[in-house]
Amino acid sequence: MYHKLKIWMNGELVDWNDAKIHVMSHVAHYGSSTFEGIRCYDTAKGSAILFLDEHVRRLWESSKIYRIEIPYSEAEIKDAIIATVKANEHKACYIRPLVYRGQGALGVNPHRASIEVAIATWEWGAYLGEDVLENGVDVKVSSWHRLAPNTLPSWAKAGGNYMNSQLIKMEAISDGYAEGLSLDQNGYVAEGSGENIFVVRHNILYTPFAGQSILPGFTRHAVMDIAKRLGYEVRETLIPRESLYIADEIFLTGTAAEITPVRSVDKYPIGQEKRGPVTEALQHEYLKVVRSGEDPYNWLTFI
Ligand code: PPE
Repeated sequence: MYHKLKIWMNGELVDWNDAKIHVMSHVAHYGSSTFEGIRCYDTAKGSAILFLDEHVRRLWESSKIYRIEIPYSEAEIKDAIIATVKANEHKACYIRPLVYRGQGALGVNPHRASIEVAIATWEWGAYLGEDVLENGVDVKVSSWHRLAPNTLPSWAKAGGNYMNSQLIKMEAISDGYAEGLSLDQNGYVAEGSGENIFVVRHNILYTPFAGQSILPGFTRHAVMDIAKRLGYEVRETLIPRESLYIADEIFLTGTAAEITPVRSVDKYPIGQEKRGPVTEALQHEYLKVVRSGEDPYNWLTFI
């Protein structure tokens, strides 16, 4: 399947099987890459990319934090993303722009390494399994904490940061859960291995604040906008672990996961052990935009 797709690499569309890097690329040894995860939806008004400008901006910001200078403009990369989606004839897809340090530097100091850019696309369904948008997922609190402040920068969506996500994810999977939730260095809830988290209690939404070892996601932001429009109060605050166990509802947000309900945490049942009414209202509004193409929030770029 994938071998029929094209990947944009440093300005050219190449075959999937030819999109290779050298083993002595800096990124292979030290995780020196930044990337994005973007979705293109098949709306009733045609294919549209969700939060295109925001994702490309964050790719630049993640790169700036790691002192990576991207040898293209943001406009060039947006055009390249659209060209790749079109070349692969997707109606809906996941888009993965990747910036990485290539050859030229042996050793930690990356400054002599080339900066390479690639954009891959593929069709990706439900991130945490089928039916989960309705039935929810079982998650556990990870024994691994999230990146502590001033160690790896959680605001940068960077390759190396995801070694921590992998530890969280692998532990969860091997223990029989769909996802792991990480706590910050002080023991407060941070996020999932690849999603932000919201807790609902007495019709109020709680989510960790942006400085709390999380990647402040665009889906998180979208949910806050929808919640306010629907009249829910949203509080960005510290979330103690025990508040998870007595929550009315919990859900995870991310480009890949969209809005995924959580039905249990550490085997404690959450609410009715399926999608709750607040989650459903928010999910409905989010999916309405990406399915209908009606875009009162100005989220979509039609291609
Ligand atoms: N936290 C983390 C750690 C994270 O990786 C993501 C996205 C989010 C929060 C939510 O951000 P946003 O997509 O802007 O709402 N995770 C991406 C990568 C997943 C992967 O397996 O790779 C994604 O959802 O595309």
